[in-house]
Amino acid sequence: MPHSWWRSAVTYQIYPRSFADSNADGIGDLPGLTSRLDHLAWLGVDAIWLTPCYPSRWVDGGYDITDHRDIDPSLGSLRDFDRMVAAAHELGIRVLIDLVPNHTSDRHEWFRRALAAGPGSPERDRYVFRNGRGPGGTRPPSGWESRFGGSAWTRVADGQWYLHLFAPEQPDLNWANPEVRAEFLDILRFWGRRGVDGFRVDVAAALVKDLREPLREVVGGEGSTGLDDFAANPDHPFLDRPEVHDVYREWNRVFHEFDPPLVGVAEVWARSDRRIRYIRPGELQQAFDFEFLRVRWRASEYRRIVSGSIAGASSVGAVATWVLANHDVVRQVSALGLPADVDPRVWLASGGTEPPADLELGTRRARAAILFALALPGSAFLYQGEELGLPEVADLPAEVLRDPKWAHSRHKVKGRDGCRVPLPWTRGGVSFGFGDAPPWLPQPADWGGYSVEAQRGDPGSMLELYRAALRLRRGFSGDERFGWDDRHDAGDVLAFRRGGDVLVLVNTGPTAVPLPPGEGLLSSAPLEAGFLPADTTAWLRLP
Ligand code: TEU
Ligand code: CA
Repeated sequence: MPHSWWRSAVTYQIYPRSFADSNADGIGDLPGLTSRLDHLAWLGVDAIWLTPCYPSRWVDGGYDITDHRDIDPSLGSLRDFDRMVAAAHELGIRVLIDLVPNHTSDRHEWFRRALAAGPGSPERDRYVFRNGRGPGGTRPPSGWESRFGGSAWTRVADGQWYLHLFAPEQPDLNWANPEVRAEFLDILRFWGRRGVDGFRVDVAAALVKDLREPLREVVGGEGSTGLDDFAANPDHPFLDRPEVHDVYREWNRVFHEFDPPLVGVAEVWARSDRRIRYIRPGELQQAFDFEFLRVRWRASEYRRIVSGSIAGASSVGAVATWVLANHDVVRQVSALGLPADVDPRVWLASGGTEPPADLELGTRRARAAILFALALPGSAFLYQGEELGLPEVADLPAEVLRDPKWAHSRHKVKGRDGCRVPLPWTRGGVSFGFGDAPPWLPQPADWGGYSVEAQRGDPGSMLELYRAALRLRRGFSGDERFGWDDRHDAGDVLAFRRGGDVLVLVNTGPTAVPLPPGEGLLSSAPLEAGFLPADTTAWLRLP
């Protein structure tokens, strides 16, 4: 099998509004990002993924798009985008962009026209409009719930209801409509011709809905796992429908119009058996393995996840795609600093006080976790700021919160703003080097201590650990061999072989364990003579 670039790539996720601000308006932008690309090259990432940069109302962090072929003025212009791509390529960094095919903004021209054209019109058929239930159609067409809380249906002036799996400002497109399908093929080509290397596909499993009457209800909710409950809904009415794969087979043909072919990374919140359907030959290439986000620091669970994901992916000729963090979840050092029985999302609701996160422990474990994930075969995604060890900003004042979850939950769910606070680049300054104006989300007073400036050159810093790991990883990541090391893999200690001669040990337990002989390549904490301390990962080269 040819070794495509993405199979072992480390992709760095950029939340553009919070990366770097070039024009002192407090909002990160594309010229700001371009000016900092050399830092990412220094860090040693293979690719970047940008969350949406399209024109948007910014109701949902840019995932409410009004025009799929342009850049939001707050982030720059198409010219700025082209310059950014050229500069990244110059540095050997590939560029993935976010593609959001499930929904548009309610300000998208298509949706405005759908509203104006009225029931039964071809314009309305690009979205999912239905009549309501009950006398006068005053009840929504089904009990489906929005991810952000409340009904997934909103009523318009003429009495019809439209579907939105997310915010009301994000109406769902109708993927049974050929015009919708053709439009997205064209959008893929538009960005492919602008030089992007691929796409991260938002809510990739949700596009196609089963709209046969009567609409079927979903059993249970998102549940505590955060992965969708296919056990209760083996034939889910709007997730992972068999027809959604026709869409990706069409896209795959467009991907192959480019050389090298474009790549698609599926965001699918499902377990391995479902997820691998998206990365079969002829569909997308990668699918996020989110399962590490469900469990915290439990060797037995990690063992099961790693075995399951590697076996699942290889059964379709693909590789696993490891994710420890993104813009939707509580930051690692905070989550790993909480007791195992505390759900980080519930913790957020307390403003991050009940209980307080043990950031020292969380940082120690986050260091061990990243050396664990980066040692696994396949690709990995990093989220901006994790390499600085930023904690969740759980106490943002209510008036600055932007996440629609906050409003739609009637101020019960804190939402995802606390992992989206602008990055600190320097020790001091009005926004710690993010820009020359106060940032759109306020940074904590101690942010300068986490800055790139404070960490670069400090061998004990999180940033230098990431850099060292990325550099060493290149030595074995192209070799996809993986095997549990039966002599050392037991109980709280994960042990596996990588490539020819690398042995990786992850001690999730509370006590030090003897270290097998070998040359220490890298460790997340100093090794004691002959021992691997608690909450520590080591990479060894076997004699
Ligand atoms: O998220 C998809 C998704 O399923 C989310 O509900 C996710 O489970 C949740 O945010 C976790 O708390 C994607 C994007 O990553 C997210 O930022 C968007 O809000 C969403 O799609 C809608 O486009
Ligand atoms: Ca700006």
